[in-house]
Amino acid sequence: MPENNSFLTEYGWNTLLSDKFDALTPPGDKPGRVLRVDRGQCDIAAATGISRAVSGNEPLCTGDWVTLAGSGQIDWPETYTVTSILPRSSSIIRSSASGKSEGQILAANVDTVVVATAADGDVDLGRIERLLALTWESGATPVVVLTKADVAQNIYDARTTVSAVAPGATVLAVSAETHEGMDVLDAVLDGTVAILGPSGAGKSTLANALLGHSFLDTGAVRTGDGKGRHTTVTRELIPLSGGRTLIDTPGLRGVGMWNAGEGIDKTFPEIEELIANCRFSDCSHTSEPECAVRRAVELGEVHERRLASYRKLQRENAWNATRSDARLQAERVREMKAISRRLKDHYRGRRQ
Ligand SMILES: Nc1nc2c(ncn2[C@@H]2O[C@H](COP(=O)(O)OP(=O)(O)O)[C@@H](O)[C@H]2O)c(=O)[nH]1
Ligand SMILES: [Mg+2]
Ligand SMILES: [Zn+2]
Repeated sequence: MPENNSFLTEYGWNTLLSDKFDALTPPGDKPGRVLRVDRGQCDIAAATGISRAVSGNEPLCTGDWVTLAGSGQIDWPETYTVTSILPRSSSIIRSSASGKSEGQILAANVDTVVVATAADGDVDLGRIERLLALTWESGATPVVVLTKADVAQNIYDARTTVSAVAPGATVLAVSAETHEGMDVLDAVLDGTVAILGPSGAGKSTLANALLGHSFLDTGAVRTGDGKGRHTTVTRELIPLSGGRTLIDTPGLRGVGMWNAGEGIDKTFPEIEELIANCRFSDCSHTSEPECAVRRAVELGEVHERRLASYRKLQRENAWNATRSDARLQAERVREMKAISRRLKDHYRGRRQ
C-alpha cells in the first residue's frame, strides 16, 4: 500500500523531513510526530491518524519526529512502537524545576518561540531576557509579543522599552480582543510555534486567536480512516494553517538556565562584545580593574539593569553546570562501585 503522509503534512511533515527520514530509517518504519508524552507512552500523529505509541528507550518530548514500527491498526492503535528519534533541529531545555540537577527538554523542533508578555502592567524585562536566552539557545527564533495591547497604558512606550532589551528579535504588540496586530503576528510565525510566558500573559487566548477557534475544542480527534473513531487524547501540539503547528507546553513558569551560555551571550550582544576588552578573562564585571563592561556602564553606553540581568543569568547558568558536574561525578562513582562489586561477585563465584 503506498504511504500517504498527507495527514502528517498538517503536523509539519515536509520534503526536508522526508529526506532526513529516508536517509536514516530502516525500510518498513514509518514517520510520526510526538504530540504529547506520558510515562512510557505517547500520543503521536502518523499517516494513519492519531495513535498511541509505546516509547522506546530514549526520552521523547513533544514535537519530536520519530520513526515508528508496527501497523498502527485502527483497532490496535498502540501497536506502534517508537524505534528512534530523528535529529532535533532545536530543543527547548530548562533546568528542571524539581531541583534535580538535570536539564529537561520541554519541546523539540520548535522554529518560532513567542515570548508573551502582558502590556497592561509593569513589564518584567528580566523575564523577557531570560526567555530570550532560553530561545536563542534552543535554536528557535524568538518573537516578543506584547499582549493585551487594547488595555495597555501606552503600547508605543511599552514596545520601545521591550525592543531595547530584545536586540535581534522581532517585537510586536497584539490584542486578541480587537485582533489588532494579529495578522502581522500570523505572518511572522513560521513552522512549529511555541508560546512561552508567565501565567496570565494571555498565552491561551493568543493560541485560541491563532487557531481561530477554542483551544479546548481541539480535543476532538480526527482519524485517518474517516470512520470517526473517537479517542480522547490530550494534545500539546496542534495544527495551525499551512503545515504550521502550535505547541502548548504547560509548566513553563520557572524556567532556569541550562547550558545556555550562548543563548545568554546572544541576548546581551552589547555586553558580550565588550568582554574581550576586560583585563581579566574571568572578569565578573563587578569590581575588577580595567573592566570594559563596567566602564561602558559608567559612560552610559550599557544599562546597569542589563548588566545585572546578564550577570544573574550567567551565575545561574554556571551554578546549574556545577550541579550537573557534581551529579555526573556521583554517577561515575556509583558506576565504579557497581563494577567493582560485580567483579568481586564474579571472582567470589569462581572460587566456590
Ligand atoms: N483585554 C484583553 N484581555 C486579554 C487579552 N488576552 C488575554 N486577556 C485576558 O487575560 C487573562 C489571562 O489570559 P490567558 O490567555 O488565560 O493567559 P495565560 O495564563 O498566559 O494562558 C484572561 O482573563 C484573558 O481574558 C487581550 O488581548 N485583551
Ligand atoms: Mg493558559
Ligand atoms: Zn569585566
